[in-house]
Amino acid sequence: MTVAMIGTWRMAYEGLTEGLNQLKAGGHSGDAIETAIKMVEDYPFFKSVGYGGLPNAEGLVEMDSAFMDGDSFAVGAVAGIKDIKNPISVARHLSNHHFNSFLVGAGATEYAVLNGFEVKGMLTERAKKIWQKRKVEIQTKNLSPYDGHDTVGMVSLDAQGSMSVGTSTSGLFMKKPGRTGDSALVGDGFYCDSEIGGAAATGLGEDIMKGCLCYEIVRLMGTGLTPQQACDQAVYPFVEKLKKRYGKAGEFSLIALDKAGNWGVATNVEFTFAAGDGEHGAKIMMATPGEA
Ligand code: SD4
Repeated sequence: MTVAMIGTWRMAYEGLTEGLNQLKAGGHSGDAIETAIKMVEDYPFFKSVGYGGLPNAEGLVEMDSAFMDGDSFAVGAVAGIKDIKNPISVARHLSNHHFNSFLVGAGATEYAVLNGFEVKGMLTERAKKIWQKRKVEIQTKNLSPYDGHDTVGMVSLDAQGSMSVGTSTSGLFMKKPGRTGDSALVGDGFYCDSEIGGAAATGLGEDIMKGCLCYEIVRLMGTGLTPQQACDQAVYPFVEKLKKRYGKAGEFSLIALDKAGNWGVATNVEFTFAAGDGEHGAKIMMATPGEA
């Protein structure tokens, strides 16, 4: 049986390559996701995930992360977690619990500390400088504070046919303390069913969650559509609906993988992503905005 993985943005590539290696060696889809996303969280130059992620309006790095096991539907998530090196590992750990599996703010951080997850100051000098510069620009140049945000989201399929999905982000740059987006919300920023496939999102969470887009993509794949058809049908009509009824649509991109290892992407902005399978290895690709 084939193994496969897909991940959002160029930043997914190295982790995804490592995740694919694990899958090829017979590893579990959840382990591949955790390994891959940890690598993205640990790399200091990705400005929107983990260490080096851009801070909120008060200069603090608050992170959101989630994990879902497509066999059991176990979901774990954290939102607004601070000073923890690998939020994805905390989210996955929480997915083992039936109750209290989505923790926010101080409670999420406390849980991580109590359970032995590594504590680390996540604000780098570089991120602090970008924050300070932006603070001035917001006032002097009248710029939107919220320029800068990305999520790493990945879906994986292992040789046993198990699928998993994970997300991790520092969210919207300059967000208000306590703000969370789609990345921690099941069905919005991620969803996975091993009998069908999985999906993950990146982009403006406030808009992605209005369409429950990841659940919708998986649901559509369940009706027999390919991942590409499901992405197209879930995303582009919804972008048009948002424009018509809400007046505007933020930028967002969705990725999907089905249980046979086929993938699809839909985006309303130029979007890089990485994908690969057991035979071909990981590749970085570019998607351009599509239409309804
Ligand atoms: C959020 N979806 O917090 C995340 C951020 C993101 O591209 O992916 N931006 O809304």
